[in-house]
This record gives sequence, structure tokens and C-alpha cells, in this order.
Amino acid sequence: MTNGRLLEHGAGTLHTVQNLIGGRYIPGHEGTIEDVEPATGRALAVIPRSNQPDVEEAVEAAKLAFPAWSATPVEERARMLERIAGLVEARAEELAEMEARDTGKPIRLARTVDIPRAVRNLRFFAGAVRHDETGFHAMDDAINYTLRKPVGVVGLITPWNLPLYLLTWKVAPALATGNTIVAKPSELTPLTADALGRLAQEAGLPDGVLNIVHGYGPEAGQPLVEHPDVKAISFTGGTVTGRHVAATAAPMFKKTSLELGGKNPTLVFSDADLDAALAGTVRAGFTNQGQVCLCGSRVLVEEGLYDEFVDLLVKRVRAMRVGDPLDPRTELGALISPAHREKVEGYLKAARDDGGEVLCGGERPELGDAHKDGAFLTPAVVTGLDQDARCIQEEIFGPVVTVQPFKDEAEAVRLANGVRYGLAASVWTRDLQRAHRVSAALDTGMVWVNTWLHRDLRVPFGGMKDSGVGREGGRWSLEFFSEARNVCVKLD
Ligand code: TXE
Repeated sequence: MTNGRLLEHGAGTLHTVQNLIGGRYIPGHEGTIEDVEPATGRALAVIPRSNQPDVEEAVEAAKLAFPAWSATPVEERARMLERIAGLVEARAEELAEMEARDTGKPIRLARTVDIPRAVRNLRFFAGAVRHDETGFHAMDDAINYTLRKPVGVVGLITPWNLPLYLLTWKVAPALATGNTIVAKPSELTPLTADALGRLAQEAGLPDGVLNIVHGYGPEAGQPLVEHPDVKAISFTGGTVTGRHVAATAAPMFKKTSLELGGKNPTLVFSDADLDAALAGTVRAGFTNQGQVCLCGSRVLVEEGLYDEFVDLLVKRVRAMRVGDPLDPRTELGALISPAHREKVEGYLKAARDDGGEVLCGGERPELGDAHKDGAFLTPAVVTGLDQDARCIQEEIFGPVVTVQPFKDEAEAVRLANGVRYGLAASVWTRDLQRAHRVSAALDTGMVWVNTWLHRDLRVPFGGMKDSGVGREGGRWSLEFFSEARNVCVKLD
């Protein structure tokens, strides 16, 4: 199957995606959905519009596969992850193109971040599970040891911004710890999930261990969250959807890991290395067209540096190259959809209504006929907004940063913490004491100092406040995808 190209798409042909259930490719019960290429507005594939019966079948297949997979030795499970990683790596260029076309992201980003990171996720958790240690607690008259048991059938729900990167971030630890999976990728970006299923089959993953059900969130995601035999849900997506997932899962006492939105501050102090801070601010603000939960969309700059920084920032942002995602020189591709672009434009209008000034960007660029229906938007820098403005408070998830001045460290921390989100922050300063002080004072799950999105896969990843519940990464992922069982043995 995987001898051919992973994406069958040419003049007049649409790639057809089917659900992967119990090792078989089957259509959904309820028709299909068109998967549209954001840069051209043209249909790229059709996917099943799955609903409850499809999810039911997938959960049954996962239940059937669970006893054998959970009893498979750890070493064999780790080797399986490595085989899948090897196949993803061998197809890296094809997958990068597929991801760029399906999401609108620059192929340069898919080549250097999305696909290599998917390979790393798979290899990392193969290693992590091999080196995993659980607890041992001695008492005077007994010993305790802790076993790690797989949870069972787990549901993985993933978004459209980093499709293969985030799916493998969940699939790898779930498989490593012996669970079987029903995955529901975003209906907007189904292609690399489908490819992963094929490569996992080629690697020899037993039927039913990884099932993939495509479709809309309320129709295919919701029954997965509701299913009593799905014991854990790992969800990455919007805060509103996350709240709904949490409310559905809570009465069943399901384990949930919720990685939601962000409104992350970039704090620039006047003693920062100016060039590094500017480059970091641009990268944090506009990577993937600003569509990363970790994006630094609120830039806070110390008063003395403010005017100079804003001038230099605007110059750099104006010079960014917006264009065809498949052109390796492109820095910003298309947003995920025209509807999402309208949402982002709505925020820029709100910024103006609130007395803000859009210093650059926010326009639909002229990119020629081939891209006239693409969801492109030039990157924007907005100033002059108060802390309670919508553009400061709400997640825009597009190529827009706001810049605000601050007087001193206390005000910087107050503004940084003054939103309902708490995912990540980056702090730019040469003062070591200040770096530690500010990092400790920020209400976020992660802080980067003089860098952004510098990732060690062992560290806890996740947010506070409306940015979610729980942590993934390293042993946190292994813990989430397993149940700890303590055994206490009385000594004579
Ligand atoms: O995400 P959704 P949307 C933010 C960003 C964006 C907003 C909305 O601000 O503008 O969320 O994006 C599935 N039960 N982020 O609407 O709906 C859905 O099919 C179960 C931040 O595209 O949260 C998809 O697979 N599942 C974010 C997944 O949830 C449901 C990344 C995420 O989609 C469901 C994406 C339901 N009832 C958007 N409804 C991040 N944290 O990186 C939907 N889904």
C-alpha cells in the first residue's frame, strides 16, 4: 500500500481518505467531507464524515486489540515505535509537502519542524519507556513498589495547526505504555494522520492498535469522549471545545489531558540583547502564521526601549515573505481557512475600534491567480491598546502581535499575568537575577528565557488557568497514559 505516493492527487483526482478500523480501510456511515487546500481554496481530498457508529466500531477494534498489545513486552513496543519513526523519516519530504498543502504552512517549517519533530516524538518515547522507573517506598515492616499499567482504550483528539507533530506526541507515549488508540484528527488537516496509519501498518503494528476515525468534532469527536469504554482523552485544541470535553468526561471520571489556547507574553527588558530579542519576538509571534498555542502574541517592552523596539519590529515584520507555502523561501503561508482569516480580520477591526493602531499588515496580499482564493494575510503589529482590549485578552491565533510598554518589572509581570490564559512566556534580559525572579512570578506552565520554543521532550509541557489541565512530555506523558498501581508487601 505504501509503495505508492501517500497523497494520490493530480489533475481531476481527489485523494480519498477512509477510516482505519481494526486494520481495514472503511468509509464512514454518513457520507464525506471535502478537505480544502488553504493556499488555493481547491479541494485536495475527501474524508469520511464519521459519527457514532463509526466510533463504536473503532472502539470495539481497539478493545479487541488491547489484551495482546498491553501484554507485548516493552522492548518490542519500543522497537515498533522506532520502526514507525524510520518509515516517517524515509518519507519526510513527501510528508512535509503533504503537511504544507493541507495546512497552508511554509514547506520550510514542515521540513525543519513538523516532520523531524514527529520522528523525534516516536524515537523519544521508545527511549523513555525503556528507561522508565517507577517508585519504591520502604517501611520498617513492609515494602511498596509501584507498577505502571496501561489505561486501556484511549482517545486522542488533535487540532489543525501541527497535525502530525501533535498526533505523534500523543500516539507515541500511548503505544509505548501499552494502550490501544482511537484517534480523531482535525477534519481540516486529515492527511498526515492517514499517512501515519499506513506507515504504522507497514511497520507491522497489529490491527486495531491504532484506529483513526475522521470527521467533524461534534459528530466524531464527541462520541469518542462520551464512550464509556474509552478510559482517557488527550485533547489539544481550543479552550471552548476543551471546556466541553472536560464537562463530558468528568461524570465518567475519565482521565483527561487538555492542552488549550494561549495568549503568551514576550517580555523585553531594556538590557536585553536587542538583536536576539527582535529575532525571538518575530519567531514567537509569526511562526506558522501565528497559529501555535505557544505563540508570543503579546509583546511587552520596557519604556526606555519601546519606541526603538517598535520601529525595528515593524521593519522586520514588513520584510517577511508571505507566499506560496510550497516555495522554500516563504516565511508565512496561508491561514487554515477563509473563515479563520475573517475571524483574525475581525480582531484587527476590534483593535481599531478600541483605539489601537495597526502599524503594518492585516491585508490580503496579491499573490497571483493560483492563490487568489487562498487564505493569506500579511503579518500585523498593533499598538495603543489597553489591557482590557479584546486583542489583548482573547486568543487571535493568527499573524497579529500587540505591543504594550511597561514601566518596571512589577508592571511587566502584572500585564503578563493579566489574562485568563497561562500557557507560556518568554523573557528577554541579560540580568540573571531578574530572569529568575520574573520566571517565578509568571502564571504560566512554561517560561523561556532568551529563547522561545526551545524544547527538551523530557520536561513538563502544559498550561495553567484557561490554557488547560495536566502536563504532557517525558514521564508526565507516561503517567497520563498509565495507571499507577501500588503493591504493599508486609515483611515478617
Ligand atoms: O478548534 P477545536 P478550532 C484555538 C484557536 C482557534 C480556536 C478554535 O484560538 O481559533 O481554538 O479552533 C475536535 N468533542 N486553537 O475550532 O474545535 C475538532 O474536530 C470532541 C488552539 O479549529 O478545538 C478537532 O479535531 N472533539 C489550539 C479538535 O477538536 C471536538 C489548536 C480541535 O478543534 C469537539 C487549534 C467535540 N465536541 C485551535 N468539537 C492549540 N491549543 O494549539 C471539536 N472537536
